[in-house]
Amino acid sequence: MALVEVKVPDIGDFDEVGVIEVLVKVGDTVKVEQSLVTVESDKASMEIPSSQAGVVKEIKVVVGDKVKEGSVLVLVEGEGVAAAPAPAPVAAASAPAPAPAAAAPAPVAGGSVTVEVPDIGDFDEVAVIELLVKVGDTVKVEQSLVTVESDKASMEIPSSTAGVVEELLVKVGDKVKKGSALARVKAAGGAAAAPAPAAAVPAAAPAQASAPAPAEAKAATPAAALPAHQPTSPTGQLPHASPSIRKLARELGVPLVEVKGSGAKGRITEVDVQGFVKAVMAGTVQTAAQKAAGPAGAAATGGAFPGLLPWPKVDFEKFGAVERKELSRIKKISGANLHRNWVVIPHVTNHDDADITELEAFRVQLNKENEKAGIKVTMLAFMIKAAVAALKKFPEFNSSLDGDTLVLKNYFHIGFAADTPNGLVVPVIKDADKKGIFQISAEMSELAKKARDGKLGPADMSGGCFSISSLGGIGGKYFTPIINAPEVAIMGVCKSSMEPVWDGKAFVPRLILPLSLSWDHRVIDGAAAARFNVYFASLLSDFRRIAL
Ligand code: CAO
Repeated sequence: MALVEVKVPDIGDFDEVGVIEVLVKVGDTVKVEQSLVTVESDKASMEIPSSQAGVVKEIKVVVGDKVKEGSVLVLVEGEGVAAAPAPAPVAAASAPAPAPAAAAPAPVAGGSVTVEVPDIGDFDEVAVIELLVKVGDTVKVEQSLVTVESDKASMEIPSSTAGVVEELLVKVGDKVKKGSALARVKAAGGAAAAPAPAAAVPAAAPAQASAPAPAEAKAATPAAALPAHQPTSPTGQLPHASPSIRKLARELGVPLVEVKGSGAKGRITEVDVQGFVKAVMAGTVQTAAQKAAGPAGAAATGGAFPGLLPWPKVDFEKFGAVERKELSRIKKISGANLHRNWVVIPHVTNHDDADITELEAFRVQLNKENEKAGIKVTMLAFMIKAAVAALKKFPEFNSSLDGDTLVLKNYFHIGFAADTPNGLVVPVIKDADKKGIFQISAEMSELAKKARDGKLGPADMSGGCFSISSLGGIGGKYFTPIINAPEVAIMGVCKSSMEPVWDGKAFVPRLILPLSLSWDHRVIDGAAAARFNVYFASLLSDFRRIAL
């Protein structure tokens, strides 16, 4: 099959433009008109489409290259046809004037001028995506009034007249074309309409006579005919991004002004938009709207949950005296994480009981024997060992989801929730399988102290496989612990209490520990969770089983 060179078509008055994005890769199948690269001058950004359908065999440009009419962009193995004519789009057809076209003024009575859309090349209609001025603003000649966008380019339309904006005649979303009225501007000093700048209207080019085929027209670069968004000196709040990225952002509801661009000159790329969405979903970034809505974040605005009622706004002072206190740093961070985990993970919680009568007696005895050593053993240390044994027996509890892949871990790092004056933290006992009860108890008490003193470092809190949240020292029966992502399960423990237990002949007093296991239903099934609980409880009931 024939290899076809796809070249830069006539891009109007631009000598050279920089390649700022390559939109395809070798092996991609492209259609006619599919954008191949984005190029940018100081006046416009535009996507250059393929004139040829087929498979991309070689890419001849890299980001940063300068290209001009005739530069080869890619080699495409055509679908059995000879090269289609270069898309030679609008630029060739409308051959714009050398200077940016200013919106044409149409004089009206009383010194006011109606500023209209000038010749925008081969585009029938373009959408207004941003208003750059408001009523009452004083504008200069050439100052941009609105930004318009086609599917291939974005451009700003400047005023032809200096004066005060009296009325805006378009709104965002309106479709405009040559001659559409944009704004009424009261000319400076009450003068009648200023003459259009010399280069206001593109001169008709010879090529205009031969109207391009519709497909060619679409592949146009009308930005060549108008000053588009200027990346180095943006007017208004328009972020620096190509039309396709703007479209993507609009579809995803991403506020582009809040996205940090990683491309050349801070240009926002597709990866930046995706990264922003991921960060918002992960709770590590909040949009300005979420921040404005307060700690309830995305849920408050209904942003992540379309259709949700807005967070109730209550004037609490109306009902009595109140005090406002900013959330602690830990609460803000843990809150965002808990929120994400609760929303993203399909949690199920199984409750069970463990009879710890003998284990508690053993623990008390151990502490008596080791009083002098100064290490106090609590029930939590036994539970950490029991968790290791249960993770070994049920490996999917010691895993994390990576897309559609389950990452099974061959190490056993167990986190434990610690209550601190500033909020909840989860330090991790590393390699708990290799440590005995005393060592675990000593490490736990050291980590708990560090937590209370606010001295835990990231290394103390990372790498966990499974967590235990013990409210045993406080009280309660059962609760629903929230899984500490990317872990897939967490054991919640409440206060043990003496309960009458039927032994087959009589009720006997036994020390019962309430267990609440939350698990990720994407990874774990209910039956496995019930088995995990039964096994975990059996280990605590008879700790000798741990050696089996
Ligand atoms: N049943 C009955 N008593 C229990 C118990 C249980 N399950 N667990 C602990 N206790 C007892 C201990 O034996 C100890 O009693 P003595 O002082 O008489 O010996 C007392 O309660 C206090 O124990 P502790 O809390 O100091 O020790 P621990 O190892 O059980 O827990 C730590 C350590 C850091 C986990 C704990 O202090 C803590 O912060 N717990 C809160 C965790 C939390 O906030 N979870 C909720 C997360 S979800 O929002």
